[in-house]
Amino acid sequence: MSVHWYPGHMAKTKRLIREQLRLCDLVFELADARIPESSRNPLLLEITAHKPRMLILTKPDLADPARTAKWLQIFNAQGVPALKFNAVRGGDSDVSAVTRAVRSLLESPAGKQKPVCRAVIVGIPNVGKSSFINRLTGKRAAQTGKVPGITRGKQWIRVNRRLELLDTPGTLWPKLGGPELGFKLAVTGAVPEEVFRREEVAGWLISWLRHNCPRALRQRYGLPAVPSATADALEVIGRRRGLLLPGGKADHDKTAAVVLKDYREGALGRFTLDIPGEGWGNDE
Ligand SMILES: Nc1nc2c(ncn2[C@@H]2O[C@H](COP(=O)(O)OP(=O)(O)OP(=O)(O)O)[C@@H](O)[C@H]2O)c(=O)[nH]1
Ligand SMILES: [Mg+2]
Repeated sequence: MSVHWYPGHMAKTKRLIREQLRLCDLVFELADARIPESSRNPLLLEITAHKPRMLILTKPDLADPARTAKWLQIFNAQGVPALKFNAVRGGDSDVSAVTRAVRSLLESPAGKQKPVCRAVIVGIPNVGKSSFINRLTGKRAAQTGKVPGITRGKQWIRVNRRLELLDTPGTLWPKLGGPELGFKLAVTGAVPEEVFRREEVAGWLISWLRHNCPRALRQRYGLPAVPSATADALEVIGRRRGLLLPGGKADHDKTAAVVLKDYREGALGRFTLDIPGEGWGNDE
């Protein structure tokens, strides 16, 4: 599925990041732990390439822990310092790991530290940039929300005497190559639901789960088996949930919304859709 969602504010954000980078010592690049490769924006990588970077895998509580560990190993082996960070239920150890990593990344060869470090937070929409900032500051300093496109415009936030963070709006890139990539971004919530057909995206997820862990769907919706045609699967799930249209058939659009919500909240289980070692998700 190709997704086209590149509203004006994203191009503007790209310019803003380029401009503000001059003031920044460090880039926090946030990627979704469920799609660590597919959620890395190549445009952002390009414009921030000359700055020290730390890659943060967000929402690890929703991802497969073994795959998260593998991905972190891969990125670190590539020379990209990477950490996982749970902004919602994470313990203090996530916060101190980031603080420690910043310190060592910015240490000069002489062992001197800059008095104040300024870091810009970049990443695709809804990946958890503002939540990351709030978790680090311990305050609700930045506005967050369940749908993509919450942050508009830049906001500097002071964490402490030595660290200042710049929150930025989420950005995608104009040509999202490859059908898989569009589905992965839609399923994980980087693209608003108005931009795609819910049935199509939920259908892709159902088919992915049927191949990778059929038990997840059977258990969640109390099904003896998951039909192989996705329309049939939506029909049986919708019936189980009582999501019926006036004629008695299941409402596939509503059912699709339920399946997507369940995945996004971890109610189906913890599934990482980018498989380590399978290559770039941007498959065109
Ligand atoms: N489960 C889980 N949810 C998270 C985590 N971090 C963020 N979220 C949720 O993800 C959603 C998006 O978070 P935001 O911080 O608003 O994301 P953002 O990247 O700033 O989004 P935009 O400003 O729209 O680009 C919110 O509903 C958060 O509660 C996490 O570590 N785990
Ligand atoms: Mg935000």
